[in-house]
Amino acid sequence: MTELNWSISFDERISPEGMPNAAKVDDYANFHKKSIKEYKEFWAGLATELDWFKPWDKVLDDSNPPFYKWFAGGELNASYLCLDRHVKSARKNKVAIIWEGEPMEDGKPKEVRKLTYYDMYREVNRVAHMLKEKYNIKQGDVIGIYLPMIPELPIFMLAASRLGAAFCVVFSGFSSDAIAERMNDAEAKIIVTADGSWRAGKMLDLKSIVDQAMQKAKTVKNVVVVTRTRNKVNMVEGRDEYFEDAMKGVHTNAYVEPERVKSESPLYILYTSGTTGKPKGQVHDVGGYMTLLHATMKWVFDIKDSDVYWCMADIGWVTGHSYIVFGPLMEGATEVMYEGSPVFPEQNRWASIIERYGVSVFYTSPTAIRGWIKGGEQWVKMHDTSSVRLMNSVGEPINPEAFKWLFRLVGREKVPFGSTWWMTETGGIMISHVPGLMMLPMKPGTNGFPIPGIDAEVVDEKGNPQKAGERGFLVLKKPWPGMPLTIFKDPNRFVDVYFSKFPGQFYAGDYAVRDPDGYFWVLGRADEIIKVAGHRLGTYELESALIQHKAVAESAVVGVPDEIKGEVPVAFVILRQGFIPSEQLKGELKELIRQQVGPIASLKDVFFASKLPKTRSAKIMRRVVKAVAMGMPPGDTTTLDDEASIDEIKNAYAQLSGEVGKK
Ligand code: 6R9
Repeated sequence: MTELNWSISFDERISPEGMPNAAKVDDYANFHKKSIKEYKEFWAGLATELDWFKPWDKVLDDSNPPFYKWFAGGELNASYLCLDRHVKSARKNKVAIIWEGEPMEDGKPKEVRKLTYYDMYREVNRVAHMLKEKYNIKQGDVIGIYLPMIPELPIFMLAASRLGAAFCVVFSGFSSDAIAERMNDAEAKIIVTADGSWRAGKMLDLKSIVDQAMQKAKTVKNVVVVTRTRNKVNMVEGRDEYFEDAMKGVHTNAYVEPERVKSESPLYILYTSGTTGKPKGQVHDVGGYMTLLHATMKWVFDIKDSDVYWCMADIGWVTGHSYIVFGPLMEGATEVMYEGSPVFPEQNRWASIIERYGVSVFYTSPTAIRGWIKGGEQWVKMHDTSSVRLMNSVGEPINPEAFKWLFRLVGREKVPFGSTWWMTETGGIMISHVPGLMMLPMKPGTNGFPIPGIDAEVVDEKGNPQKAGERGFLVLKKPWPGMPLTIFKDPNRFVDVYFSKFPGQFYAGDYAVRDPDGYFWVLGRADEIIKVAGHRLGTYELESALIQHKAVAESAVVGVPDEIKGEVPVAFVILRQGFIPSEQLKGELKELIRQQVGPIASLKDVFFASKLPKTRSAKIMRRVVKAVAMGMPPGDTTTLDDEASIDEIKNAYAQLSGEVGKK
């Protein structure tokens, strides 16, 4: 029934007794029902808790669906919400970010920076001033950011938003081609990078990757280089400048008036990849997005002034945008930001961070937990992690074993622990426990219920609600604050991809099931997106990289289960005439993927075939390819979207598995 590699139990419940806000499912269901019936009023109530320069004229402008405008006509500024507001309050000198660099010395982290809200405010103002005066950045512009996990990353994001300019962050594990493609599409004017970054003891030379990208990035005129590793880099005269040099003339007390931006104007563009076509630039707004983050920081993380919050994600992905930068800073939280690998130099690094800073709210991922399980629990037991009072996971379905392990070792079998379902597209958390509001019984592996104001459903092929216990497609039935404004420069695609399968409803692309108690369990993607260690990759990107090799005529990439990373990609390749399969060629293709997409996309295996199974409309039968890759039979039912008959599937399977020698 499921797409999972493990079985789940709808009946295993962990009572919320003793947890704050313990409640019953019915209490929540009633509250939730009301919130979605009056969803506009409901969200408007939350939005009033933000500081607006000008109130909105209309809660929701729905005159042109699915291009919704939340809090239309309202004016605000995200950097003002994250900084100025706190600086005017008792939080002025409260620590905003405790940053820890990866390198260690004498058993201690070599570099720790603590930045207060006032420090952040001053630095963001200075950087905004520099961007404005030196590079003429203003509302309507886009700046590109390719930075590692250092405080300058949120600082540049906030500085851009202070000016009303949008930013586009590219994850520092992506390749030069991926950068160039995104910068060109976003029409970025400048790009900010670093001289290097530390990850698992290795120095990653980001600047030379940007140098390569600059050969193809047409709109980017300047490169700003932040010093991190003191790696010697090549600086192009007139084009590149060190951040320190760019800041030289800026007064220590520079102030830039936060731009009064419209609620419905873009805050950022973040690219996601899918099955077909180039990566999609998801454009997020200011007013709706910030409202959703405010609500979820309260409900899902129950954030308090006394908390030390740590989200382990990388800011290059949406989780970091929402739950390292804008969410926690808007709430005035103290948060930990860590540069490198959570298991460097030893397995206990992450647990030592929890102990040393007394982390109380912890946001992690299934891949990370599975890695720690493999490392052994003695590494966790070396540390006192009892400061943790609430935990969440994100990025992929969580297997019950991983849930139970962390719940026992760090959660002491008594703290709220949930798996928050959401996507780049949704802007923030959509389906989750809400311990800050009401804590329902937990079930290992579930996502819980849609948060208040979110109308989610599991539907069958025709869009009708699916029966309890039956797998279907996950949809969001009403607009929500935080939804994308559009796909950048491609509104038709926005409609096609998300709002055409079930007209008027947002199609998430995930399989899900609701259990008899009404809990949602997201099972995995229904399309060809693969999540490698929680990182979202499109098969299309990998396939178009492979095809650039002179030996490759055609390819199909599928995700196969992996014990730690959840999924990893494998490729099936058809060679051009005159080329023969070899180990060397396999190696070349693997290297090509690392170069073109990035190391996160590393292929686990490459299989050579003479033909790929296709449907009548020439679509690759991915289910068959995947079954072969896994060495499992394709099953004897046709899936919801297969055009092929069972016999055709079986024949295609027999041929392909025979050829690649897997059965
Ligand atoms: C936030 C993020 C989105 C896809 C999504 C789904 C998977 C994320 C999940 C989860 C089950 C969870 N996903 N969280 N599946 N349980 N708690 O990851 O965004 O990178 O856009 O990926 O990730 O498949 O559709 P993004």
